[in-house]
Amino acid sequence: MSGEKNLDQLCINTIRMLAVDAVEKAKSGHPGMPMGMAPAAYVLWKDFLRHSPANPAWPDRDRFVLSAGHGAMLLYALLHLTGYDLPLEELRKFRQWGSRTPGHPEAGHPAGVETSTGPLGQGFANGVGMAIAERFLAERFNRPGHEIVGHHTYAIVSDGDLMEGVSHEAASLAAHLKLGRLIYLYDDNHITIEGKTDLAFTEDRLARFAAYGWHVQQVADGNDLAAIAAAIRAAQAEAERPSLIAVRTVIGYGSPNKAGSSKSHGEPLGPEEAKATRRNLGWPDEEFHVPAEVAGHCRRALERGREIEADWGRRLAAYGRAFPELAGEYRQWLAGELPAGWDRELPVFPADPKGDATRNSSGAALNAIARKVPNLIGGSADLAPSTKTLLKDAGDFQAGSRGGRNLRFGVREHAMGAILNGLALHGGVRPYGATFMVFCDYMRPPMRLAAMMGLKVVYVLTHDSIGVGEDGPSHQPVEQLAAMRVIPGLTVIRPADANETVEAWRAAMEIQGPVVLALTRQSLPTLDRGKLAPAAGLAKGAYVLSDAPGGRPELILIASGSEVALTLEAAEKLRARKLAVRVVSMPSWELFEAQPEAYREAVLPAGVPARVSVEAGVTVGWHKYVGSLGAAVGLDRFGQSGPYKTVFEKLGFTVENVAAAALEVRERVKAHAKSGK
Ligand SMILES: Cc1ncc(C[n+]2csc(CCOP(=O)(O)OP(=O)(O)O)c2C)c(N)n1
Ligand SMILES: [Mg+2]
Repeated sequence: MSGEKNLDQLCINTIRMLAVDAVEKAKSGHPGMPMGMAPAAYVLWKDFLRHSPANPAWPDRDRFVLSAGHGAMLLYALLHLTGYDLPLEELRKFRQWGSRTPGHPEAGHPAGVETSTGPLGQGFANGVGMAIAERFLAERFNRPGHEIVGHHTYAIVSDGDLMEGVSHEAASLAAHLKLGRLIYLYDDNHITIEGKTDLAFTEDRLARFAAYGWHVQQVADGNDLAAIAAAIRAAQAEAERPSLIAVRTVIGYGSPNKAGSSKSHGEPLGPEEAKATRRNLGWPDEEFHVPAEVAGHCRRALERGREIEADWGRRLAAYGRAFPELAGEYRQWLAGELPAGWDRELPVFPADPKGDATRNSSGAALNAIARKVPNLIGGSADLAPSTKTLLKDAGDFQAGSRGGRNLRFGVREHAMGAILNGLALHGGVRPYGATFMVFCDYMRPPMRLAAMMGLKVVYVLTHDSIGVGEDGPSHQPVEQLAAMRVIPGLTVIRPADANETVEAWRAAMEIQGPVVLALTRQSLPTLDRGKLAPAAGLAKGAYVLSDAPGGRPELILIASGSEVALTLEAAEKLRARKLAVRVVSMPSWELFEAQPEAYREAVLPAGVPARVSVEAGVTVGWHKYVGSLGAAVGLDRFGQSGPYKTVFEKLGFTVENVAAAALEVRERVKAHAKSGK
């Protein structure tokens, strides 16, 4: 073996043994995948990946996604060895409380981790979003002789990634969009948790990807560094097709007794086997051993990264001189700043008893914002005519039109959610996605991760209740609002009319984190803001829309979205009976909870226990606001097919029913007071 080859081998074994030792020390984790994929990952990082370990946020870096997040130690070893701010001490604390080496990779934690992975398939689709963002920005900013955007997106994907449905969706779309800068290394090790892939995964993977339109290659020996490098080079040369390189590896490579077996997948090798592996790989007894020549060799990535970045900096400076305005815009986009006057064209809707569906008002608001915010891009899972999310005159993002801002996700909600995450993670763009609310279940996994990562993604979810009508219970969401509200960090907003919808979009643009807009299919009256409080109250999550005389209610009616107008009517009926009624519009629990105690108390005073909530969905959670004496008018059952007005009426969403519930609550509160409790 030549010296260089020896050194390569030493580096690869360092990665393997760091994974073995870290998992051993943590007494949990996944050593097998890093041991098998160490050579491929090493070649990619050493010879191809353009990154700057000293500045993990350098905007034109190649993106690297470890979709098979269970192999986290592979990534941590690479980050440590190539000079990221991840000392060996942190590798010793793998999976421990407060360490920078959590059990599965978490975006930005440590710096250098591009996205949170672990739920298989997500990273695969995140990469597609990153590659879309890269092409969109390249089209917008690059000029002849001035290429400031131009990077690859790489991922390591596993059997599990390829089995999960989301990868099928994302792969299909990636090929359609001709994302040639997408290069995925597939850890083709024939093993998953339960054993050999023969158990459940026997299709011809390469034929499948070829059929999508991917460029596919096979590396027969996962330890053949030259073959891996040649395959990556060929993938880079492929301009139009995304690339899948199946690298035939051996899980747990180096372990005499567990290599090639699922036993090395998800548990420590054990002290004996770890020792045997050391001997087998010719490794010293010292744990977390990094040979000096390995440290020196791998850390050259730091210097190389600085040079790449400096070269890019010079090109950016030249670009700034040639195109100062564009350069300013580029900076602003990357910083996530909204341009001055971005909300200037937002519409104000006059009172109108006939009104409009909030999906329509949303379409108007979205387009008004999009005209001022040119990096707002998004689309729908084949429902744009219904979700009203098409950006007028903004073109489609397609293989031949990279500047288009309408993303055509096709009927692929799950991939849409994960691609939106990839877009947001990449930076430079503000993504939104849309579908019927009932289908948010199809993209719940990426919504959850968006919330975990605090990504700025807007979900436009229309047809938000039994107001869907004729399509029936399969299309009428009842539990989805509640299901989304339980996701920490996700802001759910259900506006009551056209003007609240405009305010909801305003909030969505400013909130740091993912936002759901729950919108109606059916028309709602545009409330008369001359008589009622302004819609700007939406920003606080809940506000007094219409108050009792002197602001001293004996009864509070709380409603969201399409039930607000109905609740206002019920209030009038009760007022006719001399009741002091307050109506609170409550479009967002999360925004309300973020208000100071004094504000919350002013809207829902503790001294007024007579409260009724009205929302066309399951009642779970509303008791927090209506209390033990209050009542939640909702729908703890599935809906039913029929004209929507009939459905609302039959299922209890009538002025009479709400008023009756309120009177009952008032009696209960009175009886309770009398009993002296
Ligand atoms: C969505 C999802 N389902 C299940 C799991 C649990 N899980 C972790 S790894 C894995 C499969 C392992 O097979 P493979 O992806 O081939 O990884 P390898 O064992 O080869 O490293 C499973 C089922 C998960 N992480 N994500
Ligand atoms: Mg596998």
